[in-house]
Amino acid sequence: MILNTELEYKGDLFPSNIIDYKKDVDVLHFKTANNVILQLTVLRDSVLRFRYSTVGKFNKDFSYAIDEDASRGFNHLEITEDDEKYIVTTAKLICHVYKVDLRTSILDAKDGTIICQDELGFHWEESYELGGDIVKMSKVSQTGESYYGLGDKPEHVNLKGKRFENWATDSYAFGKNTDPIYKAIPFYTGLHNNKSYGIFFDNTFRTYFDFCQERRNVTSFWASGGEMNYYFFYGPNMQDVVVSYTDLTGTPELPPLWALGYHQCKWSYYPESQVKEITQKFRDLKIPCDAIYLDIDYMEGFRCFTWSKEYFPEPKRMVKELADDGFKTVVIIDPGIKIDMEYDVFREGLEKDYFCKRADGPYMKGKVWPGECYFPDYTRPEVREWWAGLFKELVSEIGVKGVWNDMNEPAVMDVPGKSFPPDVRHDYDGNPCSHQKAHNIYGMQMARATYHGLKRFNYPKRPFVITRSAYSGTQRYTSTWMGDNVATWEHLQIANIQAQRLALSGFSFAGSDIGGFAEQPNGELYARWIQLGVFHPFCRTHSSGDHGEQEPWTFGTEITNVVRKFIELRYQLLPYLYTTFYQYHQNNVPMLKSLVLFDQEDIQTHYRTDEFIFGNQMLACPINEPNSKGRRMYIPRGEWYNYWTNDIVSGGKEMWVDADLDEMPLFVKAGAVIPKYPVQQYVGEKDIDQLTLDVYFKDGKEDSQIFEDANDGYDYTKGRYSLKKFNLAGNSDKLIIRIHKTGQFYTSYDTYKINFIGLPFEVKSIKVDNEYVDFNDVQFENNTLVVSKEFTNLQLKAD
Ligand code: MIG
Repeated sequence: MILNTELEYKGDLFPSNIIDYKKDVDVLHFKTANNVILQLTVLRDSVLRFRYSTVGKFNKDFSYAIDEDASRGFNHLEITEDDEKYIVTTAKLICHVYKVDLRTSILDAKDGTIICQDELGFHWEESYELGGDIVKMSKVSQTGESYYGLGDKPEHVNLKGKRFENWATDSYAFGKNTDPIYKAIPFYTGLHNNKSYGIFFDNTFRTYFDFCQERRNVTSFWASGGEMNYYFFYGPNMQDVVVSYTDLTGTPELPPLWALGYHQCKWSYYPESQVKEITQKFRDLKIPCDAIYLDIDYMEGFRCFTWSKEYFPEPKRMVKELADDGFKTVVIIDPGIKIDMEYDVFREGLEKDYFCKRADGPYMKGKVWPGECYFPDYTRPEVREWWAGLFKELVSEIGVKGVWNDMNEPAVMDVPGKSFPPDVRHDYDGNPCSHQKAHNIYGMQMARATYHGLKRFNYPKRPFVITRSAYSGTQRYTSTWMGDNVATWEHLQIANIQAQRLALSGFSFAGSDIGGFAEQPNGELYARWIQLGVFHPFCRTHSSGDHGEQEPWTFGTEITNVVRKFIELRYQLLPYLYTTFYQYHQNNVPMLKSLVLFDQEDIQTHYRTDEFIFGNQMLACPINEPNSKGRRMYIPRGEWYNYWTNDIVSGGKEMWVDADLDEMPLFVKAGAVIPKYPVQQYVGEKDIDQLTLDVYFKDGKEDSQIFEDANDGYDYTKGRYSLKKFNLAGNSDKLIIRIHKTGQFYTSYDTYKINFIGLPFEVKSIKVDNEYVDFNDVQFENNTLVVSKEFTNLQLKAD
């Protein structure tokens, strides 16, 4: 082992030997002779926090990322030492802290394998220019290690061999290698030897990650200021790592179900007559749609919280008429407030001193859509409160159901860096700082304030917010989209990667601008993108409007029919998607799973990019190329049914899958019970009088869940929900389904219609709750039956 103290490494400084150690319940303090402190907190058996100071004391501990409801507590904690090191042992981990230089190693408590090991470990460089330290960490990359996560990076799913930067940036027409882009989510997972861990570097300054790019066996991360402050999560399953990170940084409330429907957007639909034309066309063509968006042109001169008198003379009436037709209205709100003494929002912000200022006192003045603007300091609680209050009229009076926060990186036009300069001051919730520290959380705090406003004025209904910029934890308040992509085949693939990556980074409620924002897709690209988009938690077509139209009917009847078919499929799958959302909300489980997250043990999955699991039991894979009749794809291990043909295939191999323009490769896991609604033109159009369950036979066992509630409102938080667990067990002459129910919500329907798919035997007898039933009583025909939703045990047998 080389000692760091023996290294001459650029201008870097290193901790020296430990001279003091103390334990304070779950916090361990290690102090070195050169005044470095490592504060190691044991949050859970598998979650450790490492915090370093180079000056012998810590600043106030404050983070926007951490959820106040994050789990804490462990089963076991033991600290011992030998000549070389301190040894911290929990039920899951062993952490060594070396006495000579403060380096750490983390091992699996069960078998002693090394999971994550400091290379140089913590070191730093004093930055005269920036003030404070550039804090750095380097880790040994283990043999065969792969890396995932990091938010919205458009790169390959596996990050190995690449370097990234986190600095929220307005990135019009970004590409595969553009970095950084809109979001800063400094969380990644590592995987080697079938063991996965995660690291969340909770530092809001400009952060960097290098995954074996600079040096082949080293992964490092650093920041241009702030503390070396990171959380370590151990799996060994990657899904558990993601779950732990998501538990720490939080999940959203359930969205209103309509927010999981299809949304239509464009920059911009105006005037009112055009909005109506579009919504009418959806209804005429019977293409389901739940939300219509108003981009910046609905405002009077781009002044937030105003309406253009010319284009939208009576917003309240219009919003109501749209609502009567099943459309929720979502409006854009940007952070820039136009400098205009006649504009009350500006005047109030000015009078109350709510706008950001430069270091020496002038306002932070920047040009955005409205012209010269000032920008609220959303990092001040009082400003967030004010901002939330501004939604009163929009929501309570006019009836807007959702708000879209754009430009919140924050974006500024025609200036170097496309954002605020570094000297701008922020309150940072009572920890005053410069923009260098607040930049990456500015958009998050804006979305947070917006969310609170919507929640207040929409109560008892649930709010819907969408943001462009985000930092870790932003998922608690809002959904997100990937920003200004381009109408190309490569971007379809990028959208797929980004949605998977965001889900793996705790932010599941995300989707791309379907069809591409910049430029114009042709019909084929649009149809293929819709096919992908309906499997993303957020599903919206959006375009810049510069190149003509981008609606489901823009590209002729054939394309319209394909688009309708897939949007209808999304509406049928709403109860499945909603259950998936519930599992995310409740159990922190990502809604989309890259194959590596689904089956890390199978090394084939480590570099797969296109295929992903939608929820827990559906496998989707978009067609990424023109003129395709299908594609080769990897089917993960296990048995899968082709959704369109019901043919069963065994996974663990790559294969060709047919998919003409009106199909996309889609599979259902054997044993799954998939709930389905009838097609509706919008959520709530129909009373659901029967729930369809597609049951995919499996020789073996499989568990499924169905979550239901009122689809809006907060009754579910008071126990008025229904969570059903289906345990399926099948063999060559029998299929048994047991249901276990919790919660107290009474669904609108009384019966299930159950379709049995792939039954290997002819059904000769049916038992419901241990009583034989007459085939006629359950309308048994072609492996379909109708049964009371109250059943707890259903058996089909070959004799
Ligand atoms: O400078 O509001 O990403 O979705 O349509 C462009 C106009 C500002 C960028 C967003 C895009 C939106 C557009 N906005």
